Amino acid sequence: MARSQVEAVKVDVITIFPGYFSPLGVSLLGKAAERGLLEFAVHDLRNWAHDVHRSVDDTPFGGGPGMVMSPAPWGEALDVVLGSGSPDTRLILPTPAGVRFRQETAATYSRMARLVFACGRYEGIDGRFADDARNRVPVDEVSVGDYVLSGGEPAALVMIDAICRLLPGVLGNAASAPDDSFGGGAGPMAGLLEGPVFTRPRVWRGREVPAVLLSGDHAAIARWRRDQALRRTAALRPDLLAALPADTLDEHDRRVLDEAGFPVSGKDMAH
Ligand code: JET
Repeated sequence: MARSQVEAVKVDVITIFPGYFSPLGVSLLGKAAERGLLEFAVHDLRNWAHDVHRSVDDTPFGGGPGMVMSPAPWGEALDVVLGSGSPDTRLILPTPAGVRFRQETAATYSRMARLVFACGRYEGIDGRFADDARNRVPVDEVSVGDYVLSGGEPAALVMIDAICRLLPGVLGNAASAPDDSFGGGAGPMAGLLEGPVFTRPRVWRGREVPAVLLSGDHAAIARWRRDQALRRTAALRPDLLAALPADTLDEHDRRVLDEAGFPVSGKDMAH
């Protein structure tokens, strides 16, 4: 069951660095929270540490470098944060050893009632925590990219931003989200990188805004934007171009790519 349109999304974060999440109080997401469109709660994992040093980590069984986060504080933290029950909730564990976070992932999460981010540090969280948590809530181990961070906190911030900007009412301009790069499966730019954008002044440091954008010819503008997107995608993200469904590129598209030095295999490439 998806979240009802009127209910705010609840985002919980469990971390040993609650201060890391002060950005959630500013900018777009801070305003959205102020307006009641979403609700953030950041929990200090050390609240559930028991020894005098409030420790949350220990040496790894089997040897190896670094420290591993102990399961007990995590288990108790999740028990308290989830409470007696929380339908339509996902537990998200940021980790380099996870499935990739994508725009579609953000869209899926933006339709949930509640998201709980558990931010690991050191060499990671004891593996039994995720297994135990799965008895209560669906658990996703998610990576924001193929690099190693010092903790899950920056990855959680990235995901929270990408998710929450999709919530109804968060963006001032409701049309902004669907047209972005990776704006989704629908629009004409689906699967392509966005090209450059321009605003006033018309001439800046001798550089003119492309004339077509001042022409008022909306079809020509759309065509120009698509050409820019195709060239940019071919140059910077050929993997995206290769992943486009075959029928996504028409004859004009193929000519643009061919002229840019990125011939598209398959159909009739005669000039
Ligand atoms: C990350 C996320 O580095 C990333 O996340 C932080 C991190 C680093 C090392 C271990 C770790 O473990 C978490 C865990 O979850 C079950 O054990 C988390 C890079 N791309 N995306």
